[in-house]
Amino acid sequence: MKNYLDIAPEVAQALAQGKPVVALESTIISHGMPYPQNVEMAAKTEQVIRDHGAIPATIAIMDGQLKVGLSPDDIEKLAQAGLDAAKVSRRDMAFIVTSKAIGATTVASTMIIAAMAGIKIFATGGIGGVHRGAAQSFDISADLEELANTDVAVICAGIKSILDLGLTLEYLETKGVPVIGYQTDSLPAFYARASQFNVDYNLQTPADIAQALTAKWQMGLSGGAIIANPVPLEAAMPEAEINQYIQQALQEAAQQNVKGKDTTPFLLARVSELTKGKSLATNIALVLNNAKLAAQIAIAYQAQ
Ligand code: PSU
Ligand code: MN
Repeated sequence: MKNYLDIAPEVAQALAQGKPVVALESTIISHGMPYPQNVEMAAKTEQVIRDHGAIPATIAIMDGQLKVGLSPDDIEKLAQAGLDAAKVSRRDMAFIVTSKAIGATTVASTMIIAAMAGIKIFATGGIGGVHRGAAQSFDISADLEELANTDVAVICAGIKSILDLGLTLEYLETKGVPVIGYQTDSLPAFYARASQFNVDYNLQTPADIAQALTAKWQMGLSGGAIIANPVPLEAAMPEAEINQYIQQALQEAAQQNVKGKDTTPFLLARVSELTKGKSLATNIALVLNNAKLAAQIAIAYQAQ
């Protein structure tokens, strides 16, 4: 039986030797940021993980394979493809494999492929969630369902306020997904370090987080966890400023009837344009910050 999995030799060796590995998604590259900042961000993120003692594994679908660990050429290809790459969630995986198209993996599909490869720790910028107005649109990211089911911890900068933070937390509670704050009681809101919502648990060290994850999975409590890491202070954006642009982007999305999987990329790109790239710089800074914490957690997890 084919397993469709193509694990890069360096990643396979690290996994076989019990070394820390951090998974990275690729939709953030193709659909989350413009070229060439996206390819620079991807390379820097991998470097930060190496600098902190772990092995990076960027994940995408290419040449009919679920690829775990991309070459610089692969990343360049994806970054240049941009919105022409397929945005792949759970429902799309089989079709992008069989058509041999270039597939950028979201948090959901990256979690699935990471779990297949045996990687437990995954760093990204922001996750999908319950969209504002979801009572009408029904737009709830498949990321949340994956967090409910798949044993991978996702290190992110909290929940972006293009989403409904309160409803996202309610959904996660229902599905039994813990939201851990790294050295924070307040749920980080991506561009901002805090929000009006609280995390479930405030843990102080990567070792504390690794211990909790180990206990959860050893007890057979399946599913993921969110580790919410506030954006570094010097890169954070004033909340009032960013909220005004988010509001405008949301209005434009409604006017232009943007729907389904196009919604998140549209909002990300519009907010970046409206802030004249300021939000992009914040986005890159927080991804690098998450990569560092993810490497530290991966190391602590392997040491359990
Ligand atoms: N949020 C961000 N940046 C991103 C994404 C979300 O701040 O790049 C991407 C991730 O790949 C996430 C996906 O998994 O968008 C969610 O898309 P949707 O809302 O269509 O499920
Ligand atoms: Mn959606």
